[in-house]
Amino acid sequence: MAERGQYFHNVFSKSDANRFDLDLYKKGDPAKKSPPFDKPGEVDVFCSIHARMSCIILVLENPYFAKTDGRGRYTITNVPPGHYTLVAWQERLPNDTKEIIVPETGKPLRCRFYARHQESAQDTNPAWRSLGTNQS
Ligand SMILES: [Cu+2]
Repeated sequence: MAERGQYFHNVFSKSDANRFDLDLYKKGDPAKKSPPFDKPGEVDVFCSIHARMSCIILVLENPYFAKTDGRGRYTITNVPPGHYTLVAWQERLPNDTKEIIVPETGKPLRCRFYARHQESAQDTNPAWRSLGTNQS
C-alpha cells in the first residue's frame, strides 16, 4: 500500500503531434522533463500507472480560440482582419469548419455550429445541438 502522497505517475503521449514520455515521478515532485507541445494538433495524454488518468490537450497555431460556456456560446476577440478557417472541436464529434472573413471594421461576426452526437447516428430521432455561437 502506498504511503499517502507517495503515488507515482508516468505521463506520456503517443500522439503524432507532440509525442512524449515524462518517466516515473512522484506526486508533489515534478517530472524532470516537460512535454514540448511545439507542433499544433490534438495530444492524447495518459498515465501508464493509472488507467483512468487521461486528457486531451489541443496545441493551437494562434491565440484565437474560445471555450463555449454552459449555453454553448463563445466569443473570440481581437482577431486581426483576414481570411480564416474557424474550427469547432469536441472530443466525441468530428471537427466542423467554417471559412470566415474578418473585415477591417464592422459588426462582430456570428458563426453557429451544429453537430449530431455520433452515438445517435442510428437514432431515428437524431438529437441536434448547438456547439456554439459567438456573443456580441
Ligand atoms: Cu498517474
